[in-house]
Amino acid sequence: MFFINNQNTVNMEKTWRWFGPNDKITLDMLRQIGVEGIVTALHHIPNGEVWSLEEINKMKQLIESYGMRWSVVESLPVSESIKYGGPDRDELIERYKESLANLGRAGVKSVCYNFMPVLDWARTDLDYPNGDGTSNLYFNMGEFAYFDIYILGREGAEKDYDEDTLKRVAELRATMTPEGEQRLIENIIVKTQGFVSGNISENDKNPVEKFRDLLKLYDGIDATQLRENMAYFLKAIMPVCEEWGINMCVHPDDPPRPILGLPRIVTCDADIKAFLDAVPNPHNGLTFCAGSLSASPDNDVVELARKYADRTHFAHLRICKTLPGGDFKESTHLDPRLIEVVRIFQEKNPDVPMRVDHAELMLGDGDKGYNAGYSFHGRMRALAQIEGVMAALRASK
Ligand code: DNO
Repeated sequence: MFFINNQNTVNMEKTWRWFGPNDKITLDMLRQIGVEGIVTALHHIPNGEVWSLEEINKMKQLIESYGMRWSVVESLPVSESIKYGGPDRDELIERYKESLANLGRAGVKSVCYNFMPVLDWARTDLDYPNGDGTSNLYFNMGEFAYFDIYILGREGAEKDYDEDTLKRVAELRATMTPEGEQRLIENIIVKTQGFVSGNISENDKNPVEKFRDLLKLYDGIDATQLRENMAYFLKAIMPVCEEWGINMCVHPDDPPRPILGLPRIVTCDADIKAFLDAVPNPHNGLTFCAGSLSASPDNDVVELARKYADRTHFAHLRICKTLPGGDFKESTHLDPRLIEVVRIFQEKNPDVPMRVDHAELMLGDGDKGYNAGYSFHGRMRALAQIEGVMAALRASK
């Protein structure tokens, strides 16, 4: 859908990730800040169950009653068994296809998902001070390795880290407290996972134990096998996508590297090319998350946008700054690379819905109990910044 502003020029659609009626940020608030489209999921339906047409329509009508549309599903979760190739994967794929057909019947046609084993996005710190009273998300490689080696106690984990990281782990070992360990557990596998329909929820009594069991499901699954399983899934669902005009858009892995002994297969140019080539169908596309891709110093995010804008069905506009030792943090939404990414999309694929992501906690956001990375004021400012960028790019044409 093209969005025509009052100067009759075309803009990317301004969307916002909303977590449903329990979200503390309401549709009324979103309407007031100029959001055009909603990105959401049926969070009350457990992973692997069919989304009925009735439930989909209920959500759709609720959103439309506020004058917005349901632009993108984020996510229709892919069950672990489809990812590792369990015995019930065909049954789960059939259910996935039913949900897709029902979305198609309701006219909701962009579906974001990921193919990350066990863990969705990962951060060690959800409240890292920026020095001006605001805070943001941070990934500390030393703390992450500490979690892997000493909290999960994964066999052979040390082998996955370089000497500098192991030195950082040894330093942490000397000063770590039980509270510090608890904080890492919460940040890495609880607070960042449950609300994105992940495997671990806030109510789990022993999240670490549960997490170890989940990791075991991937024993013997390497990147090649995971790629095959992704292609198997995509090939199976493409006929339904064609029939109903559904665009699938996989979210890149965050961070874009193997973690905790798990393979990750949507991390870089070669990976993107591989899954697009494996199933060469225009309905098989990408969520261009500039933030996830920029968390690797090896990725040139502007170049990737240029290359894959036409295979992108959804854009996540945020960007990371990489730091020594494998650390990274969120950068400003006015980072010149992100401005360039917006320019590319405005030129090459202007009807793509976009949302901002992972903005600061600011002006009291921290006390409201919002989901990690999904503040109100921080995201509102980021959206306004991106709107300004779009307006300036238009005006300078
Ligand atoms: C994190 C999000 C991801 C994303 C899923 C899509 O903030 O971008 O959790 O929604 O990976 O399936």
